[in-house]
Amino acid sequence: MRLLSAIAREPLDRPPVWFMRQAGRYLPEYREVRSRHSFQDAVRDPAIASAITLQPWRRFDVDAAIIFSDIMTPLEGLGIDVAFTPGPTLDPMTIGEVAALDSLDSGAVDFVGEAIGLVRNHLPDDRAVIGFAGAPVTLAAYLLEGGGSKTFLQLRRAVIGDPEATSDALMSLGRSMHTYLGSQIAAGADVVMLFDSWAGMLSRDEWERFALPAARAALDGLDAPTIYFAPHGPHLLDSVAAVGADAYGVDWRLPLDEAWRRIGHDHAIQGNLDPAVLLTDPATVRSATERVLNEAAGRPGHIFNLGHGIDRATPIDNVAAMVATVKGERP
Ligand code: 1CP
Repeated sequence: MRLLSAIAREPLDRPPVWFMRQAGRYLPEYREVRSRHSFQDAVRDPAIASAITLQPWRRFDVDAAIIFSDIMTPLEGLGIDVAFTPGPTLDPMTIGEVAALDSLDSGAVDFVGEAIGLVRNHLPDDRAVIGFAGAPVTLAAYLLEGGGSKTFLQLRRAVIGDPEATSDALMSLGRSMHTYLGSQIAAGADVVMLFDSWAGMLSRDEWERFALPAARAALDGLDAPTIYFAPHGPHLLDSVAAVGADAYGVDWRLPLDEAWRRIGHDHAIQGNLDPAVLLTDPATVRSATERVLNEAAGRPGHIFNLGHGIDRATPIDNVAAMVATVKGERP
């Protein structure tokens, strides 16, 4: 499996390529399914979720399929009601309430494992199925705020004003996500990824004290290779390898070679084309993709990806040009 070989830093003729949010609204076939089913219904029905998961592989022949679900989905198994409008919305919780949550009953979200099994059965053996979870800090950011935010002030307030309850809450979410990721591996996920989308909101000291131990609790001892991704976090790169993952995602803010040096060449790296590049034209996409490949310089351990999720206004031809360039196909 090309993705597993890259994570193990084996030499390859080209890096594996997949991209975050590869199943989404920029794809007409995704919009077609979503015109008939709500996001939640699609996620909860293994036949629909697995069909959506496979859409980008069918269209672009990418090297991995990430399961169609959301970081907030397993919270159902903790008794939390989340609506998608389209981002997650819920009744805001206090940090004490988050700390008092039970541990995850992964049986309550076994539709995710069923979808993973269906995807694994459909994909060729050399393509990877990626399972995922939200990292504790990122889940807490949504739980305390009741949804998305530009500042996530409630999380930052909790870290400063309520450090003990915050640690308890994050460690408890970390243990639940460990259970959840383990259930995805048991169901057939070849790799699991932990999305810490809002960890970059914390200072480096706060990240080390709060985010790091909780992310470690989520990943420690899992029976599959792991990827940790904290976008908006160049200030975290020197410390990030303490998470103990096998590979690290990086956003577009630093050149790939500089980010890799700061994380350490003894880890695989995933990234980092700016998704805004995909809003331009195929020629610009090809040269920007070449630039990322040149920064990786053929060093074993590069997984080609975007620096964050694909935008819904992305033209499909630009995505095809990116994938073809990584595969060394000339226009
Ligand atoms: O059809 C729709 O409009 C729903 C939009 C949508 C989709 C397609 C949401 C709501 N979630 C998803 C799927 C999803 N989410 C996937 C699987 C598909 C794939 O990658 O191909 C994954 C891995 C996620 C992970 C996710 N959800 C993250 C982490 C990655 C990141 O972007 O940093 C985050 C932060 C979320 C929260 C979320 N869910 C949905 C939205 C619109 C958001 C962002 C909300 C916000 O912060 O304002």
